[in-house]
Amino acid sequence: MLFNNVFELVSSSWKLLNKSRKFYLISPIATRRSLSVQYGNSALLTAGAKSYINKCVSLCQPDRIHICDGSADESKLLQELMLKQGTITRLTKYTNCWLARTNPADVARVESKTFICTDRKDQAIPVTPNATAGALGNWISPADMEQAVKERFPKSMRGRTMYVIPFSMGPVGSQLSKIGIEVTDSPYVVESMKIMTRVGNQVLEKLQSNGDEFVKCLHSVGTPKDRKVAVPSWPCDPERTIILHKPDSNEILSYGSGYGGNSLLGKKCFALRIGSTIAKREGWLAEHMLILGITNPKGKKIYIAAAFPSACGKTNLAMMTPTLPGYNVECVGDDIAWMKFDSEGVLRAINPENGFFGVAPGTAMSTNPNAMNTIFSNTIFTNVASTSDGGVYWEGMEEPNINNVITTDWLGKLWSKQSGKPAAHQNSRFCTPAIQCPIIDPCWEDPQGVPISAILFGGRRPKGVPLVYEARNWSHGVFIGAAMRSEATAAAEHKGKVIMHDPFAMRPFFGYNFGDYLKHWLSMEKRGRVPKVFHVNWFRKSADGKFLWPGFGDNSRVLDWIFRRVHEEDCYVDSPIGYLPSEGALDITGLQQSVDLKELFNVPNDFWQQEVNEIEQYFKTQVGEFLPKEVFNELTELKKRVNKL
Ligand code: O2Y
Ligand code: MN
Repeated sequence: MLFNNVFELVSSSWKLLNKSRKFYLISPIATRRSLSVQYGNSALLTAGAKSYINKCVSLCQPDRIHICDGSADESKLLQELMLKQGTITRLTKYTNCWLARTNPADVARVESKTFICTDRKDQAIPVTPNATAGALGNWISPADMEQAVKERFPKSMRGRTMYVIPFSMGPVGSQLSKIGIEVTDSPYVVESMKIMTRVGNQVLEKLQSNGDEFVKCLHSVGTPKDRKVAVPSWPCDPERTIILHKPDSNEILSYGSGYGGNSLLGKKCFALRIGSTIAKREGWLAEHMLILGITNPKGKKIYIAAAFPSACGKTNLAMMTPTLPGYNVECVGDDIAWMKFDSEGVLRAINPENGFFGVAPGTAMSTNPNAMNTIFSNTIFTNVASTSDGGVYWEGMEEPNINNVITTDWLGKLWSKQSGKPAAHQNSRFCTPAIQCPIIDPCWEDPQGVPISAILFGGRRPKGVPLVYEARNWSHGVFIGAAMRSEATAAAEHKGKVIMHDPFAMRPFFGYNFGDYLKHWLSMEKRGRVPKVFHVNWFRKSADGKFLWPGFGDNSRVLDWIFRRVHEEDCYVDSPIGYLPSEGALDITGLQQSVDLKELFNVPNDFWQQEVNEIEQYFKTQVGEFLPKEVFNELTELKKRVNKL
């Protein structure tokens, strides 16, 4: 048990006194300060849930407890509260839409303050003589984690309400789903979790029958040491922000930030970091992947999962409107896939989430009409600009009336295009229910999951990497995932245009040693029929810096080739890096711009020799002895083929 010394103060049983509609929780701490359960039905709590809440209470010492039921009435209550506190404003142009402005120091995930806690360092990350700190995650020892918790969480909820959010990742009751309980002092987190996950009494009921097994998620926005809260409507403690994961006990503790991936603990912390460790133990995969269904003109449908690093257009691809006639794309999820072989050996995937937490800038009718048609009801916007007619604005939005309204930027200052500054923060977001997506897949909540026929890896590669190529086999596919690189994302601290390694698009999200992760991926071949693997790159540029490929809906042309390869059509040629579309196999009929296919599919000798060297160096320095020999062999084979170019 974690933090015994803190928790042993607490009696393991609760005495609940029902006083009119109120329950009073009496514990050694609570005898000093009576603690009311001001909302929710504590009778539904399991013994495990009670015990966990009790520990959080004694550690954080909130004034009140609110057990979330997931209802609309509850949302109304919290919206009113957040309006009063100034955390949100109502966006009157739309239905049930809200704008939150954060403390400007709390605007994104913070990778450098995100840790995996294991007994040994090499259980969390590959330990090598020259590893770059943080390259494949950060490790913290149990003692240091305990210290970090002791320095931050005690009394962190004094004067505040502790919200208890029972949530399901995946449809409630699916064999592929998992339950979590997030305890937080942020009503914004509650309302966002109610969009991003399935929250409420049905989850507590499920918990009664699933052996009381849940991921423990404790979150506090915290208070700075000097107690000076810079932005009272958005309390946080950026200096001491820390996000801790303990895979051994399925625990997450997050302090100091109210933002996105740091605070909506179902997402990156649970569904990816803790999720990947559970998946390893149980023999399945928790991945940073969108899931889409694509139907061809003959009415045949397949599902594809695709991993791209943050801010590479996953949401756009997941909701794509194909330009290729007769094709139809439907969205299962835009960020995370949990995939497991069924008893027939078919790899089945669910989207564990219930909403989209998408990047606003760049989202427009021209780039993603389906997202635009999703987000203007029941949505929480964060750090976008607002307009005097009760609307929102961000860069790239194509708002025709933007000159007729007064615009306020994400910092709350009057804004005009002439200011030269962005109106919305580059990592501003919409948090919106997936069910509202006009092309949500009819099977998106199928408890069995959808069958996956192809896995795509990709990234922003301005040079050298063709539009699409296919892996020769599974271990080659695993190598391609391991060797993924992309221009750096804007979501984290890494800014500027560097081509960063981002294996499997999981670099910030591995819950355990990347070398063991690779072994786990390789082992999937023994468990069932593995899908074909492809690498795509929509972002190759010509010598004069222009994109060679139009992207967006025209990516359906690439999906068409992948579709045909899944059905074993002989439409490929061999190349040193994998299989490329054969001459004429990529359908470019009706393309609105001319494309230089030769340049788009060129595999330059010098580029690939450098690439192979770079990958070798990366594996050597960052993965070292943990690299599986199969992956090393794939590198060696690629090297040989490239050197023959
Ligand atoms: O910066 C954040 O907290 C959000 S990060 C995020 C949000 C939605 C989907 N993906 C990501 C990501 O960083 O991959
Ligand atoms: Mn993501």
